[in-house]
Amino acid sequence: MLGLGRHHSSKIYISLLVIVAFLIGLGFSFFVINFYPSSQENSHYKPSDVGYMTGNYNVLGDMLKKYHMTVEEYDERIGELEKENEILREERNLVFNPECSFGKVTEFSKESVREAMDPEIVRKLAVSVISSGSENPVILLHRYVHENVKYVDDPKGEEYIATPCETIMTGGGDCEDHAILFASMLESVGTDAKIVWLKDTHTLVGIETDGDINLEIENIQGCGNTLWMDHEGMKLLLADTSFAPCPGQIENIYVERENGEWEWKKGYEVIVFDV
Ligand SMILES: [Ca+2]
Repeated sequence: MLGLGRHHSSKIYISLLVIVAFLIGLGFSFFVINFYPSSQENSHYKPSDVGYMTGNYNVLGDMLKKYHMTVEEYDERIGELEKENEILREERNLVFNPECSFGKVTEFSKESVREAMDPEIVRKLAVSVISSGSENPVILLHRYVHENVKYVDDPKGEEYIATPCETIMTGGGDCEDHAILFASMLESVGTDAKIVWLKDTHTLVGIETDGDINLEIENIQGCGNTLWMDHEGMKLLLADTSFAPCPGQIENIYVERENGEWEWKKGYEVIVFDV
């Protein structure tokens, strides 16, 4: 009776030991999964996120918002990626450039747009974008701005004119912010750009470029015939990065088209100015 009891209690003792060992193992796994640095990283960044960061050039502001990262966390994470992605590096340099100035609430005018223009600060980024592809530089820069800057309205009742590096950093802006960024990038690589203002309605860019670009644009899916504007003896290729994936495409609400010809819709006062 006594012997049986002893045997029985040692069985309980072994069972308890197994349970305790199991619990310790469980606790350790939990610790590794949640607190070990590399696992922690995995819990924040899934492989698909890394693909997202490398596949799309991305905009820093977008990343900070999407991943709720601090600048230090971003720095650490981006270290390896930026070696592989020249554009990402240039975006980052641009955003952390102490010379990056910011826009302000003001009247829309030739002066306020000229003041916001900054070809110098976006030159490296423009060069990186152009170096990344084989197409015409105007097409590459247009696509870059279109894909990386979302259309976001100004504050209600105000005209906010953003600088090019601010627009890159925030990843958003309205039509004149798009135009200022795109025109700054074009000017930074020696292509003359003009601001084409449909007074109180919309802002476009007019580009002095070679007509050969038409053939390339027509071969891009989703892009058709291009619109060119006569201006002081020049032909300007019209561009709206806030709307279209390639230059020369303008929304029908602004123009009338007939038999390959086009004109501005009645009522628009169109003002072209150098920047
Ligand atoms: Ca604006």
